[in-house]
Amino acid sequence: MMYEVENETMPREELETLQLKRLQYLVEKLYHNVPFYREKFNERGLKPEHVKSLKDLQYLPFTAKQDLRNNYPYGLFASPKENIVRIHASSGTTGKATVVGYTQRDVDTWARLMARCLMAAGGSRQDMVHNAYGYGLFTGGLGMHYGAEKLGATIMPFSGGGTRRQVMLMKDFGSTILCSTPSYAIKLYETILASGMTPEDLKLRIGIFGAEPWSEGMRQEIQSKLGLKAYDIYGLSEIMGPGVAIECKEAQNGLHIWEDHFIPEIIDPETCEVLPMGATGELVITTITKEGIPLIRYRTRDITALNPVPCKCGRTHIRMERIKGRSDDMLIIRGVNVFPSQIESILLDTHGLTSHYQLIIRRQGSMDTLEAQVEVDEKLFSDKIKHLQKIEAKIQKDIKEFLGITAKVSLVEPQSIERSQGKAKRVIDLR
Ligand code: DLL
Repeated sequence: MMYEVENETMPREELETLQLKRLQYLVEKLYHNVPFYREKFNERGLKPEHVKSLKDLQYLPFTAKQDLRNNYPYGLFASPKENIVRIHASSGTTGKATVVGYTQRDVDTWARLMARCLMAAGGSRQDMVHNAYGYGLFTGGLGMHYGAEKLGATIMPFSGGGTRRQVMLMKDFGSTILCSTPSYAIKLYETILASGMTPEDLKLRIGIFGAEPWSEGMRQEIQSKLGLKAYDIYGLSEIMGPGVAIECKEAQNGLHIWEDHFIPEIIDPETCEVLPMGATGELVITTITKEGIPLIRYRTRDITALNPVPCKCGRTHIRMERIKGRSDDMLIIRGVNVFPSQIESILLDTHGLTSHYQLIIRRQGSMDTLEAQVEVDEKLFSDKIKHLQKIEAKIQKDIKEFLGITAKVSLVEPQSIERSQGKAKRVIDLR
C-alpha cells in the first residue's frame, strides 16, 4: 500500500523532469531572496539560468552546518517571517544551535512524507502509534506526530522518559507501532521484562527506528526481542526532520529517498567531488520544495551509498544504504578509519553480548588507544571469568581481522552502561 501511489511510482523520466523544474524555480528564488546564496553564486560567476539540466547541480555551491550557524538564527530563511509557522532547532554540543523554519506548506509536506513513510513500513489507519521520539525543538516527536495523524492512525504522544509508564500504557492502549531510537527500543524491551511482562503481552508489530546509526545486527536483535518488524527511518532537522527516507516493507533493504522533494548526491568528503553511482561517500541533499529554509547541496556528513536498482515494492525513488556513520564520528585509530557501527556489527555477532556498548578513546603518549566496553547478558555474566576472557580475546581478534585496528575489549556487567532516552552516546573521547 502506498500513501501517494502516483508520486511514489512516478516513472524516472517524469520524476527527473519534475526535479529539474523544481530546482530551477528554487535557484531563481534563492538568488533573488537570500543574500547568502546570491553572494555564493556571484563568487563563482553563476546565474540561475546556468542550471539547464540536473547535471548542472554539481557546479552549485555547497551549504554546511556552519553556514546555518554563521547566519544564526534566521539569515538563511527564504520566506518572510510572518509566513513561518514553526521553528525547530538542533542543540548541537558545540557552537550555536542550528535553527530551521517551516511555512504552512512545509509542515503539510512533512506530514505527507511522514505518512508515506508510515505506510511504506506497513502502517495504516488501524494502527496505534506509540511515539517515544522527543517532543520539543527536536524534530523527531512532532514530525512523527503530524505524519501519523495525516495517515489517519492514532498517535500517542509520549515523548521520551518515564520508561516504566510507557511500557504499561503501550500494553493498556494496545500500541501496534513503536517509534523511537533503536537504542531506546532495547531499553523498552528490558523494562518490559523488568515489569514482569513479555513482548507477547503487547501488540507491537512494527518499529520505526532512526535518529542514530544502527547495524543490521541490532535490527535482528530488536526484531527477535520485541517480536516486530524493524524499519530504518532517516532524516535531519536541516533538511526537514524524520521522513527524508525510509525502508519499505517489501524489500526492507535500503531506504527510499523521496526524490520528488529531495535530490541526493554522494561526494568524496575530502575532495568534494561527486562520486559515481553506487560509491560510498558523504550524502549531500538539495531540498527542492521547501519554502522556509531551502538548502542547496547541504552536506549531511552522513556516510552512505545510493542504489538505483528498481525496488520490488514498485517505488521508483532511489534507495540509500543504511547510514554507516557520520564523517565527523569516524574514529581514526592509528591511521585506520573506523565507524562505531562497524564495531557494533562485530560485537553483535558474538553470542551473549548485548547492544549496550561504548567506545572509549584515550591518548597514551602519541598513540591513540581504543577500548570497547560491552555489556554481557545475565547468563554469560554468571559464567567463569576464564570464559569471559576467552570471549574478549575473540572479539579483539575479530576487530583486528575485519577492521585492522587493535582494540582493548572489556566485557562489563549487565546494566552498567548508561541508557539513553534519545540518541545513544557511543563514543567517549578522552583525548
Ligand atoms: O535525528 C531526525 C530524525 C528523528 C530521524 C527521528 C529519524 C527519526 P537531527 O537531530 O538533526 O534529526 O539528527 C540528524 O541523525 O544527520 C544522522 O547523522 C543521524 N540519523 C538520523 N536518522 C538516522 C538513521 C533527526 N536512520 C542526524 N540512521 C543525521 C543513522 C541517522 N543515522
